[in-house]
Amino acid sequence: MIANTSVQQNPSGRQKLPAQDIRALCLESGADDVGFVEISRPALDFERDDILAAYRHTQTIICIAVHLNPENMRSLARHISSDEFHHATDSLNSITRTILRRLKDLGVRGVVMPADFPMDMSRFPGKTWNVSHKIMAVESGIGNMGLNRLVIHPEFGNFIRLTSLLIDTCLDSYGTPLPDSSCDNCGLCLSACPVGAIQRHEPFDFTSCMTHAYRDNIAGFMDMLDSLLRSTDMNSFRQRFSDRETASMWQSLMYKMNYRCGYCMAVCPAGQAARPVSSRKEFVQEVVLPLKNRPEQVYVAQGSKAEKHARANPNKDVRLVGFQIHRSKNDL
Ligand code: B12
Ligand code: SF4
Ligand code: SF4
Repeated sequence: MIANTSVQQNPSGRQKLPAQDIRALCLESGADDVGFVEISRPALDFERDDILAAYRHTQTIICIAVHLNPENMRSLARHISSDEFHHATDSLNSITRTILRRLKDLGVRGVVMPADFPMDMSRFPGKTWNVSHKIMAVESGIGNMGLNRLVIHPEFGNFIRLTSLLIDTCLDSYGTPLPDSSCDNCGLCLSACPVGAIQRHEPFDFTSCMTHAYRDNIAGFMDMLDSLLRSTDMNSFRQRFSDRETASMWQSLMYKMNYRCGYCMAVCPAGQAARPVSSRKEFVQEVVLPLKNRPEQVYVAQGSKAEKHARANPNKDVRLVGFQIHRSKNDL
């Protein structure tokens, strides 16, 4: 949604660019949706320093969304969904660079942010990302966050990958959050999460999601190092890291990260393009239950709420993770 809001003067004294024209330029360059936020907005207070650290001339944040194919994301063969994520990230990288080149021709300078990785690991285990694309998407009116903490687009549902461009120029109008959420609180995301990270009345459980979904990323890699150091020989290493788990880690390191989960996205029926053609009952049978009951290893910290949650599902092989990354809001 684009609305006229009070905006800062362009510090250079240049004319503000028409948002409608920049929107058209972004869509022509391949974006599926686009939104704009001004750097001075109070909702960005927590984000502003990190944004300016990435590009100190930032006046406008351009948020770009590309649509993911819901069927890929819902596949039981989870490497198919990982591949869809990576393909969308590659598309975003090329679309945003095309946009930046075209903006440069209009005299606009700026930088393209990564969709996710690489991040600023000098801040690990704190906030390693400079721009929270979800906040930019919400503020610019691309969508609202659902119970699953993902941005749901009115048309594409939560099947979007996001990124942001930071530019040195003001626009003549900016987006505002959409008045209505597409999330109807159906609870399917909550029910499909293997570690209980999504609860109706509790904050999102960042650590439990990361421990499982990022098993083949930083969380599991640290555990692998810990396992290697504690093992006296290959056999004792295999007690903690099976050859299958080592192969999965190898693939993530050699190719691109294998996401273990993403069920909260897969099962979300919100949004016109994601809405199941079948009845809710059939959708639960065809999409939700196969993922929820998919036999697989689930990674949890010993004694955590996530362990209790995972053990309640007999289809899951619960694996206790020895090494845990401790993150807290104090790390921010
Ligand atoms: C960090 C991160 C994660 C973390 C934390 C997720 C989270 N909810 O914050 C982990 C590793 C768990 C994760 C998992 C996933 N992610 Co992620 N992730 C990000 C990242 C880098 C930043 C997210 C962010 O801004 N979080 C902070 C605020 C805005 O979100 P929040 O929901 O309000 O966060 C709460 C908790 O995290 C909590 N909290 C608890 N401990 C801590 C510690 C720190 C240091 C912080 C900052 C916050 C915090 O505080 C917040 C308030 O309640 C973005 C890329 C980017 N640069 O923006 C992608 C991104 C959000 N992820 C995305 C996706 C798709 C996923 C997965 C589906 C991947 C997968 N297949 O496993 C899952 C889904 C998990 C979920 N339901 O949220 C997409 C979302 C697209 C969309 N439609 O919204 C993004 C935008 C990547 C992209 N370019 O498309 N992710
Ligand atoms: S699955 Fe249902 S409750 Fe969860 S985010 Fe989607 S619409 Fe909301
Ligand atoms: S990615 Fe998986 S573990 Fe993380 S919140 Fe979604 S369903 Fe739960």
